[in-house]
Amino acid sequence: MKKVTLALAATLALALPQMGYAQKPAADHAAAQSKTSTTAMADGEVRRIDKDAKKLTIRHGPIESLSMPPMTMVFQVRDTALLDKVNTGDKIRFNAEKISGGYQVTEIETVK
Ligand SMILES: [Cu+2]
Repeated sequence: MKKVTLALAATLALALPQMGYAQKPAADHAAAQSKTSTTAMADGEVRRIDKDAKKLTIRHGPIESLSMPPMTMVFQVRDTALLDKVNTGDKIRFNAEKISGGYQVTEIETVK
């Protein structure tokens, strides 16, 4: 019985530092997500929808997460399903990320 307990303790001793190491990036990720999902969503208006090219032209306000001033620009979209949610002229709130070839919309919600 004692041997089993010691083996368990040894396993925990090995596992705990690894868990501690793994938790930090996860916590950072969660913090970043809560930042972008609500407070940091940018305002915009849909100017053009190109489903074939998976592109969306948005006249947007400042995008805090990308340090971008207001402008009209073309975004890629992560998922064409996002394009089905909007119509030209819709007021939206959205999240975008910088990717290798430009900027990609990751999330859209229409503003009523
Ligand atoms: Cu822009």
